[in-house]
Amino acid sequence: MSKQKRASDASYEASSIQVLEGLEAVRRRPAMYIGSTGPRGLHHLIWEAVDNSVDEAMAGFCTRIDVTLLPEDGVRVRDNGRGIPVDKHEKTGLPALTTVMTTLHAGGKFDSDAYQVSGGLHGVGISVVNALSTRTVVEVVRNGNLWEQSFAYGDPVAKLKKVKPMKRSGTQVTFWADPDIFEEGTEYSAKTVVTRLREMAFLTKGLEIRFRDERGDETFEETFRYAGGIVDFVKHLNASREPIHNQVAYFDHSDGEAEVEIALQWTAGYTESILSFANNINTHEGGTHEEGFRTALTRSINDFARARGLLKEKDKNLQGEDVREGLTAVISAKLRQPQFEGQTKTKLGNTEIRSFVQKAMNQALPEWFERHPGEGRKIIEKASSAARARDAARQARDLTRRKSLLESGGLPGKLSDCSSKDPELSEVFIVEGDSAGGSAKQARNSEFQAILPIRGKIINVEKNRLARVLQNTEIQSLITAIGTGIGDEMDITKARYHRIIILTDADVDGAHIRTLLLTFFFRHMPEVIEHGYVYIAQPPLYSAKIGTKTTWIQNDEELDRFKAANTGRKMNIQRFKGLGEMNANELADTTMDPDSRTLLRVQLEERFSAEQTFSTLMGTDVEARRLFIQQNAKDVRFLDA
Ligand code: 0RA
Repeated sequence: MSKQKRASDASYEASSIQVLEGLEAVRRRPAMYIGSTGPRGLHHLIWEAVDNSVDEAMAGFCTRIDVTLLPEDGVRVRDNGRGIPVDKHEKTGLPALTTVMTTLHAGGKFDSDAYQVSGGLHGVGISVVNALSTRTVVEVVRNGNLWEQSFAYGDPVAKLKKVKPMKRSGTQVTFWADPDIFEEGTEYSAKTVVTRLREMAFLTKGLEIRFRDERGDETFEETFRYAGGIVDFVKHLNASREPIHNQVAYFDHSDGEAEVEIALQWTAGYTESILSFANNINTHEGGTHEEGFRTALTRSINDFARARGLLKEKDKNLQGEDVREGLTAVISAKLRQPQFEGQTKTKLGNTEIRSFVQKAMNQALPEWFERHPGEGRKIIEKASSAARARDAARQARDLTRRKSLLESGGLPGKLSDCSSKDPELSEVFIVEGDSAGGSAKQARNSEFQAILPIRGKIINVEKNRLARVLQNTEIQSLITAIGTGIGDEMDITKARYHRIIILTDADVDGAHIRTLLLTFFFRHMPEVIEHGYVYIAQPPLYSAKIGTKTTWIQNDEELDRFKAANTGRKMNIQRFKGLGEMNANELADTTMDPDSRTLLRVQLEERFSAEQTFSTLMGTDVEARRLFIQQNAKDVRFLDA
């Protein structure tokens, strides 16, 4: 497996042929073992090493783990567990430590009594870290002695040696990732490491994890230890939110085969943040443990609501989405043989876990409600109001749909439509204000340009439930004019225009309206943005008057050029204020005519850097999941108007 073939060291030969082949495969196809050779794979090495120590903690033998980023891109992971055994391993004839470090899948404990993190998604064992490092040093304190062995590219560089007598016990693994494997570099992200270590500490109640970054001039240090475990995790997630009850609900259940812990707290907000883990691995794609959780949650809450008369006989049951509105929850399952499925292997597949979690919840949640009736009442009220809002939203949506059928041609009265019926050729200008709408109407080419004037500020969709949003007449006109419908019912092929152009004044109010419109599209018609249908018109930034002649100037460079070309002449330069200042010809030339205008296309930034998706999704990052509306930098000019 090493770069330089080992010829001399006879003691390793016979017993470890299979071992050699094993680790050779890791170096040949590293991505198969750690997912990638990019930054994500690189960080995987740390998770792999830390997982082994966390296993030791979960087995009850380790209380503290130290993770240090060293200069020269080394990583040191130290724990105060029992220490990797150093006695002879039966099958290999080598010390157990040597076997663990050089044999694939021999990373964990040799017994299978404990739930292991290693053995899960990461679980390829510490030997993989060894194989992909230029150098690895393992130090073990056990049975009153310090032991040490070093490796290069996975090969022992010397036999395990007893260094000196030493008290206590523990394991320390220090490794330097091989830059030949990790082509994008071997520099770790402190943020990524900190986030994952914090998560690990939340998930392993009471375990102390210390992080040190010794790479810079100043050492950075942070310690994580949560006596409350996932209860503290939920509190952390809700730190910037507004809980509607003080006590975080907590349940756990185990039966020897599996174990589950659940923590819940509802907030005044509308978003649902459910984080689930299986053997400490974030199951981003959910799976059976989450399914069991959801089913039991909906049922228990309905039962409680009916038992307390909070839901009357005539009332319909609360739906899943109602009871989860504003909910922050962490579900942590531990099981012996986790099966990970899905695109990113982050969906738990074990079917027995569904009913396991469901039963545990059905037992514990009603008990919790009994003990906390006041909290229970608040939660039911919240869910009921979500249910009413859902009803109202459906009604409003039906109304919009009916309206669109009844009105002339199904279109809003304010819309001046174009004559073309070919969406690919058609564009609609969403124009702020009736007067600007009038100029735009004069300036347009009615063959393919439609005008939809919007009056005043449109409703902020971030701060209002869908029902309210849909009552807003401006929003109704928008939806009917565009023709796609919204939300789940949206159909992009029904878009009546392939260019939806926002045309607002170049001032703060205009910028605000533009943001509100973009937020609406982003939240309720994301596909029009994804398909590149949404544009921002660029009205001029200045007007320059020389004598009676007005010149419209698009940007600062143009202004400089204009000034240079007209030096010595008396000119009156003004920041352009509103669309109303231009006559129809000017508006056409500067802003609307495809031959002379410039448009900015609105684009979405990538959801998440790949690395983050995999390992650091938590805390406020849940919020960061939202897409980011990214506009051209030029656009910043609107802010200082
Ligand atoms: C195998 C057996 C035992 C402990 C370990 C491995 C072990 C591995 C690592 C890796 C990092 N830290 C670790 N700590 C322990 C149990 C041996 C016993 O029964 O004492």
